[in-house]
Amino acid sequence: RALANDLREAVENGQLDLHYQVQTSVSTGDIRGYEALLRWKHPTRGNIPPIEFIPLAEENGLILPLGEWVLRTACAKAASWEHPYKVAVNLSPVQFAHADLPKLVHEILLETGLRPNRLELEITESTIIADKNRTLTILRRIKALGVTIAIDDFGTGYSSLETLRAFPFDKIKLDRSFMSEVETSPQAKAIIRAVLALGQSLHIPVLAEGVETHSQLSILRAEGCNEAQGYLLGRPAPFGEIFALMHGHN
Ligand code: G
Ligand code: G
Ligand code: MN
Ligand code: NA
Repeated sequence: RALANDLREAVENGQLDLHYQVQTSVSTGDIRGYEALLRWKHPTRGNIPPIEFIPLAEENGLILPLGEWVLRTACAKAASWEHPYKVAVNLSPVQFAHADLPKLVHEILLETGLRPNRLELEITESTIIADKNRTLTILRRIKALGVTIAIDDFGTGYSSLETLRAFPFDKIKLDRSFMSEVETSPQAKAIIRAVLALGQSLHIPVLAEGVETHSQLSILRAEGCNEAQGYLLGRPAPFGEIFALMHGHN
């Protein structure tokens, strides 16, 4: 059986789930938000990682209902938290190309009662490259709702600097590849420094992804990084676990 067929049923049969990974302030350690990460528990094959099924869903258009489910679920869950943390949701380039995204976002915010400034949408450079003008128009309409936009996996694409000039980002998410080499590669450390300086000059906060050790976090603190995300701060976990931790029921 083709995985694509199974995926079609997965959306209907409740095999999809969202895990949440904490994002914290580097200077205070305070929680700032949670990134929602999609999980698929296949009935026979077990857990299938998003890097395997998201490209598939993008090819056959399933990413549209799937992405809508992710957005609706993440917003509804976040609305139930007693703390006003942000929830960050990843968007596929296909969602920009084929759906009336600003309308969908607006409807879901009204439906779930989540305050717009608590939703952050993460996009990658591939979204921008697909159709620059269209993407810009859509992003402006989404931002007009009060929702914030983060550029994800920053530093791995080809037009990062032009992208920062032309697009109204509220956060830069520095790709985790730089973090994994910060202690061994002077080049990686120099790049992190440069991106932090860029963020400061442009007044865009920077979040470092893939923080796994205390020494990496110390470096980020010394360099003035705003936020951090990674296994050190917390692994992606099911909503129930996050909710219990957050409300002290653990
Ligand atoms: O934990 P991790 O394996 O979740 O995620 C792998 C990749 O899948 C990341 O690049 C992440 O951005 C992407 N991803 C995770 N959840 C979603 C989602 O809901 N929608 C989209 N489009 N991408 C996602
Ligand atoms: O591409 P995006 O940033 O949306 O996806 C985040 C991805 O990074 C997810 O696959 C998530 O599970 C993974 N991730 C989160 N924290 C860490 C970390 O500290 N180390 C590694 N290697 N991966 C991480
Ligand atoms: Mn992301
Ligand atoms: Na990323």
